[in-house]
Amino acid sequence: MEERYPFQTIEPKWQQHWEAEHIFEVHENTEQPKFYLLEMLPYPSGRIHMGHVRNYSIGDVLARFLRMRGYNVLHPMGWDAFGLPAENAAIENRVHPARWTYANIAEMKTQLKRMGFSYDWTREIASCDPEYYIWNQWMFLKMWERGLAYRKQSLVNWCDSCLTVLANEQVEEGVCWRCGTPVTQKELEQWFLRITAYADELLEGCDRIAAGWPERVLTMQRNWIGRSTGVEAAFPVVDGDAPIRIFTTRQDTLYGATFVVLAPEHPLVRPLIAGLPQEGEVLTFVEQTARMDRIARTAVTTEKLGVFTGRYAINPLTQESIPIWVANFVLMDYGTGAIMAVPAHDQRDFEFAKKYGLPIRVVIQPLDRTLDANTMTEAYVDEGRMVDSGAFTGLESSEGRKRVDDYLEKQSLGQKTINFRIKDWGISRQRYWGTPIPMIYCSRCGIVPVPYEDLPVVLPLELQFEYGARSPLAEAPSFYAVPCPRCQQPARRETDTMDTFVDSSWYFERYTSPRAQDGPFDVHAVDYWMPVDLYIGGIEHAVLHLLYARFWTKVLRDLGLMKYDEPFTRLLTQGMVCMETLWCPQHEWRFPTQVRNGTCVECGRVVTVGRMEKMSKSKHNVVDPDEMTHKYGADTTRLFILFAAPPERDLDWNDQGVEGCYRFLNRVWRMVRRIVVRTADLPCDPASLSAASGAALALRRKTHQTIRKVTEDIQDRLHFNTAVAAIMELINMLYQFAVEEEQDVPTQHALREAAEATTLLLSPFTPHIAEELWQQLGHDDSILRQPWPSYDPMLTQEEEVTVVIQVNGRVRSRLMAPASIAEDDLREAALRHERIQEWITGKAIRKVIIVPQKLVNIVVA
Ligand code: ANZ
Ligand code: ZN
Repeated sequence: MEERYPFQTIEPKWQQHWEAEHIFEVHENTEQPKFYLLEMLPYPSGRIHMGHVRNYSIGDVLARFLRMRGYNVLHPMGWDAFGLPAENAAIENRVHPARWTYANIAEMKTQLKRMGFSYDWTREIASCDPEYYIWNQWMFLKMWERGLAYRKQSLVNWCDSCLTVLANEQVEEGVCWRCGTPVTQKELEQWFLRITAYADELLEGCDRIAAGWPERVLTMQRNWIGRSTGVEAAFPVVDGDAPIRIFTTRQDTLYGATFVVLAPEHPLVRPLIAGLPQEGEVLTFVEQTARMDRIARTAVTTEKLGVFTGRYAINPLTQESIPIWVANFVLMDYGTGAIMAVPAHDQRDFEFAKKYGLPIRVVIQPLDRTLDANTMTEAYVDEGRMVDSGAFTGLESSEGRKRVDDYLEKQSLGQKTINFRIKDWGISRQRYWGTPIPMIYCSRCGIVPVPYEDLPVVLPLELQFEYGARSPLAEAPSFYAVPCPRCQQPARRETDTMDTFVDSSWYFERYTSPRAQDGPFDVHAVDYWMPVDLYIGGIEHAVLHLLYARFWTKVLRDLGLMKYDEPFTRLLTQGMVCMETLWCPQHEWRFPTQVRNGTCVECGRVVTVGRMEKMSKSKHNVVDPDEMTHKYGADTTRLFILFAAPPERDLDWNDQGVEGCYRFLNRVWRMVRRIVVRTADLPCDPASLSAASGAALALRRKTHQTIRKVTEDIQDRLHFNTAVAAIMELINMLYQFAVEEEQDVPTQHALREAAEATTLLLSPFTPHIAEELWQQLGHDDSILRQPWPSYDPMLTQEEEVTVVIQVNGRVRSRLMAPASIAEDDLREAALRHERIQEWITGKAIRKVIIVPQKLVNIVVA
């Protein structure tokens, strides 16, 4: 049996060493360039999963690499500790959310330490600590003072049988996650943050951060903000007082508007139908639609439904009377809550018109064909030339829009408007485990903020949790019954808590000075560390978290707390960790251990091997990080994750790959130790390195080329997989070396150089084994304090060789080519060679014979 490297003792040994030496603790230091490297903070669910391990391994490679490159690296970790699962656990297992959360944090912290991640744990934060959430409350009050926090009626999900408000995550396909009752919408007064005040700046900011952010994320943010320019036009109502205002971005289609549609919630609906025969039917429709989930209502696939109101409006350009309808696909909270419908050029309007037999009129013709309203099977939604449009006929869409705008404005029939899809951020949650909103309602004084000196409003811990009940805060007079801070009369404290996205909107600033007591953070520390230079996390946060954090930054900037506009200079969204799924027709999803020889161990049925899918408990395709560290160690687990795929791509887990990485580390271990033994008595004489020739020189070249490749792959491309592959090649080359034989001094130096370089290059990936080998190579100081190896450009240059070119066996020319040139490239180069042209032009090439590094013989007819 070959010697296996003892990760079981090495890994804890070095973890303890790093901790005892406070090696990852950092301070502001203006002598060094700073680098703030951040991974999205986890929710303390109880156990870390492979997605976490991947996220943090990617970050850790960079943190370690950058430290060796001379940066002062801030690399913190903390807990997004408020949220629903803690409350569910409280209800189901009778354990208090706080106890559950802190126990999970302790457990997960141990797991993270076992992975050897290089965090500065002195900066750890948990958002459920009053010392953290006091600043959520403080910032909320600041926003309130500036009119950025306000209260309004808004809809929440409501379960009629559990009598409780449901979070969006608790609504599964329109029904309550616990009892299956269809979820309805209920109006409640709630708190909002005015993110729309920053909509334009958030949009423009997308261009400014474009260099460091994935295009895909920026596109999602831009769409979410959804700025569109159009016109608001008034359609007078026949026999009515108030006109209907519609918003459109397609003014060029105005002549094709054959009906008007109001959102069911539109305030004009009731007055319009009052006393008409249609009244009952319309009201029933309005009721039914109000109950539908908003998202479902607008999905492309949802059937478009509506009712005629019995009333008519006038198309301001054609002067025609057109019917007014109410329909599910028009939303009250976008534009004006009313549209002009142009069935020929809008797909939803088209489907609706077909269903209810409403007229379809073509007013835009494409340039390459002619549409006929009678035979169209779908709307023509692209631009084209305006037809049947009065004075505007013949104009191209874009020009037409401008002219129609001008006309409408001149006639006072409309005005240009910009609409945003983004809505203000509703932060009220009717939940217990979150930051209490620091407001008090007094029957005399109205809404009164909790005075700053009374912060924090602390979550009381001694409450009972019961399912179906309201949040225990709303049932606890000890919490809500308070005197009004202004008049001292009995008043009621707000019992809603804040959306947990508030907690994660500024935690990265808190990390810069986590124990600050006079403010949310120390402004000098923020000045030094912020912005975050690289932020790493999952694509699932592409919109909300990242947008809220950007918004929050701009608000804090306007409060004078910081000088930058954008919190994250560069963003890396890592791919998912996937694994095969196994399906038994009898027992459904199976674990790999429940399958033998392709059949289910319980029923013997053939198991179907499914696609690679994101690891998830429900599909039984998860690998537990602890199991991996137990069996192979943290270094192997990290190495596999970094080697198996570049960071942005999905990673397919496979056991052979892990096994392969483990074998590789064992090879490294044995090789470096052999070199240690061989070169134990080597006199310190680095100058003799330059005397290396032959195989030793080739090894030196390989070593320096590897240093260069690994450096560039990490630094420029973040492609850790190819960096690891290069180190593997170097090790392979070392194995081709007769290390055991007597070697001359320059060769021994070349071996030692290779061993030290390998160890240093591996240290960001597999830090424990690297530390251990570094020590065995005779160094006293931690490998973490070593500078990153540099390469000699002379040695990384490709060796060049002279290749002879023959035509029909006679030497006609020569060319210089890199020694490693591929055969195809060499053939190309020879055929294109200037001096060869005269021998081969106009002749048929029969054959090209290649002797690598030496000769190309072109055989012509
Ligand atoms: C007439 C029209 C003709 C439209 C046509 C489109 C194509 P964006 O670009 O996303 O801003 N709309 C306006 N308010 C709406 C609401 N509250 N609920 C549902 N739909 C609404 O979309 C603007 C377009 O969305 C508007 O332009 C309007 O339909 C529709 F050939 O007006 B359009
Ligand atoms: Zn009062």
